[in-house]
Amino acid sequence: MRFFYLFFIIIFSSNLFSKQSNFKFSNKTDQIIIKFRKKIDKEILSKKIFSLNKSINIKFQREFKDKYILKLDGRKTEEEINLIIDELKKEFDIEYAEPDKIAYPALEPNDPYYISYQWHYKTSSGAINLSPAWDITVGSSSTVVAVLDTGILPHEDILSSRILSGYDMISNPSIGNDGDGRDDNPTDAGDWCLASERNDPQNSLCYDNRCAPNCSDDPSSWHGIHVTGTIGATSNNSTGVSGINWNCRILPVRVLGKGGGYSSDLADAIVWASGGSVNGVPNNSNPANVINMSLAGGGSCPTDVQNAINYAVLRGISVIVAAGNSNSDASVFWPCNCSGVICVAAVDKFGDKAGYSNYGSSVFISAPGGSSDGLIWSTLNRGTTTPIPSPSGDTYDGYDGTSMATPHVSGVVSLMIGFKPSLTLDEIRYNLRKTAKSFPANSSCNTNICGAGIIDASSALNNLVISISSSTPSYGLNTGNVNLSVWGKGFINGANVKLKRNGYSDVICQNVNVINLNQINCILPLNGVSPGKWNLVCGKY
Ligand SMILES: [Ca+2]
Ligand SMILES: [Ca+2]
Ligand SMILES: [Ca+2]
Repeated sequence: MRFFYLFFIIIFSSNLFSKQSNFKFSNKTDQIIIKFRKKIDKEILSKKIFSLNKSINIKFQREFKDKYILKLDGRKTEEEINLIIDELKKEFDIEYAEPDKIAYPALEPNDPYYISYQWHYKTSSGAINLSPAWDITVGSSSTVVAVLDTGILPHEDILSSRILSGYDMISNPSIGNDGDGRDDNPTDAGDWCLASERNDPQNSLCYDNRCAPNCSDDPSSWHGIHVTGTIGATSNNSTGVSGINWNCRILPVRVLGKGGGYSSDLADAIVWASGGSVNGVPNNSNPANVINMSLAGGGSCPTDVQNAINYAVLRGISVIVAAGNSNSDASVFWPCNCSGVICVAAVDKFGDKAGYSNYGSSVFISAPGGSSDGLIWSTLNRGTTTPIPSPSGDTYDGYDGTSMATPHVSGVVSLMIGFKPSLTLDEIRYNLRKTAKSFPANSSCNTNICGAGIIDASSALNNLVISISSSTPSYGLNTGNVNLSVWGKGFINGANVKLKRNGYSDVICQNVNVINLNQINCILPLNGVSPGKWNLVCGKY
């Protein structure tokens, strides 16, 4: 039996997910840092590198004692450079050598309200740490986020080209407030209630027993455009607010009007947004990847809503819903208590449960919903009843609620999907749970009542960037098949594992089993493999 050591060198494989058009980091570089233990002949080093890779002519950029910065004549992947370094180590006495990696500035958009008010995207305990995620991706126009809400309005800080046609699914003209039932125009007609309507026990839409008979006028909420702005307001345009996703398209579906909305309309909206057919409504040619429902009602999950959610979930669509604002157990509020949803509770700036937020075992994750310590800033209209046309009606304002927390999760999930379009719903759920921030010490939230943690955009996107951190075994004997486990990040379904070495055929790992985004098991056929140092790489080939 011949002894055979395999050294798996941990390498980030670069050219594997070429569809990531919004991946702004390049892991290519055109410099190598190398330190020799003994002085070397530069001419010999240059020739050696050229002989290993004809496309690499080096220049000595800088030198300090025996440490050199070598300039290549073009950018190479880390994998290419590491293969060369491995070969050089055989010939020269090298203390260390590595690619001279390129860092990029953390992306900070120039929107004035982002700079002054949108703490919820930043780094406080209750915020989502968005800027480092934007360094990985700012989203893809192929991703569709359906916003099932009060509708949409033109706004200077929402690009009309990113708003899909959508639909007004409100059957009851009094609720729709636009003079008709269902129609193909999801413009928000306003959901105001006058004092006289709120004080009138006969008014089924507006009567409010919490303030009657002394209620005042309740202005239109423009709830839909606030939620839409969190997901997709125009970022980095020196205007207004930033949206979480800079490129996704929004599918506005109107389900809430004056006095709320019916579950039957909501169920049809979910099916339609998912690409299914609804009687009397033309099919939706832009099925959603994510459905945002910043709404809640009391009681058990309505059967037609559950059936509609099942339809969406079967198609891999993330259905992201609000826990509700009653400071009660969310298990008695739908759609949070419907199965298959991602239900979102709200935290404040400090990572405490927002006073109003529902809680409990139905909650999947928490996100910033704001409080008097800091509201959630987004796009709005100035109209108190009907909308004032853009641009004179355009404004920005802070709201709080689990309605505001929910689009933070939808926005981050839409970034994840844009970055890795083949992510399954299970992978999305795993990644949210795995990468959520822990609640701060002494927080009024914990994992029993507020889900896995506070959504962390940076960790969620970072965990999708493929890299290997360790493997078992890290060496092997060439006696046959070896059960290999690889740990790292970004292992999605369809990922592969192989050993590479200059001048040898690749050894492809068999029976690949992607356990989750952070672990792959496979069987490495080592029979007949030449002993020596091999590079373990992972990705999609
Ligand atoms: Ca209508
Ligand atoms: Ca309409
Ligand atoms: Ca903006």
